[in-house]
Amino acid sequence: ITGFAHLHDLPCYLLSFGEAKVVVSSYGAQVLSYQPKPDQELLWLSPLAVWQQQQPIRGGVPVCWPWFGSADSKLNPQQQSLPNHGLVRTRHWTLQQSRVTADYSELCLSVQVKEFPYQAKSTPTNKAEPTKTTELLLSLRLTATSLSINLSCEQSLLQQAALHSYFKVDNLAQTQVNGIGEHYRDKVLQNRLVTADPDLRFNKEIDRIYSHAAAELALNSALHQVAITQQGFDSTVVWNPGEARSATIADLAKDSYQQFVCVESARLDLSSEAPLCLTQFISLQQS
Ligand code: TA6
Repeated sequence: ITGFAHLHDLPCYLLSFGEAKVVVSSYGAQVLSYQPKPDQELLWLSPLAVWQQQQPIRGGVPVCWPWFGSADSKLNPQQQSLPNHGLVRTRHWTLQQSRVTADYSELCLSVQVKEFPYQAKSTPTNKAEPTKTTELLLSLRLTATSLSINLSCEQSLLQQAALHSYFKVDNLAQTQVNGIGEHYRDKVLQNRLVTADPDLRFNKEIDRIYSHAAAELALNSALHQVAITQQGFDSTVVWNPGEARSATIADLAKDSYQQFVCVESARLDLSSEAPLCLTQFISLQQS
């Protein structure tokens, strides 16, 4: 790491390589800023973000784990009231290591999670296994031209995950995500399966899960063109709340929805308990 600072009282690490800079908060291991060049910000952070315990930060790259959205009944058999997008957006993560080489600088943060709603609970007749601790790692590697964000968990367990990246755009009406695919589940239409144009535009509330998305996507806006490459994912989620839904979200200002789109690399499939290794690569193509 090349620096340490406090942003709204939250400890943050500064990673740099040449002109490129990243800021990551230890709260949530949330990347808050990525500038490949001075004053060229690729991520969006809400001016109304809440900077306090138990509230996730709106913007940057929130880490969703071990479930995405509201927990599926398989992950929440006791039907408890659980936070949206998992447990780790509001945890304090610890710096594991950092280093600088001739080609990149990198850092790794970790968090230990003890409780899982879906781990067996002991009852008088059935003594459950002691609860295991699970370690989750977030590794960032910054080169002169790209940022890679890797989320991993070596343990085999039922887990979903997403890197819920908020990308900064200039003019929503002129913004497109290209090459994503044609088939998606539309969360705005009660999860209906829809087939549409593979070039996605933003003229209404968009909340879509593409389960056969391409690994390489292009985000084109009036501001810049960004390449997004994904590995270890089975779905890509694209979200923009649009005007009406945006007005119901307390930490979004009135016109903020015009300034970002979320393109999220996700592992949502619950048929496997394989270890997790999910990566999103971000690089500026043209500004
Ligand atoms: O990824 C899309 C989504 O799940 C939407 O349905 C929307 O609710 C959004 O994430 C934001 O969730 P949050 O818990 O951060 O308010």
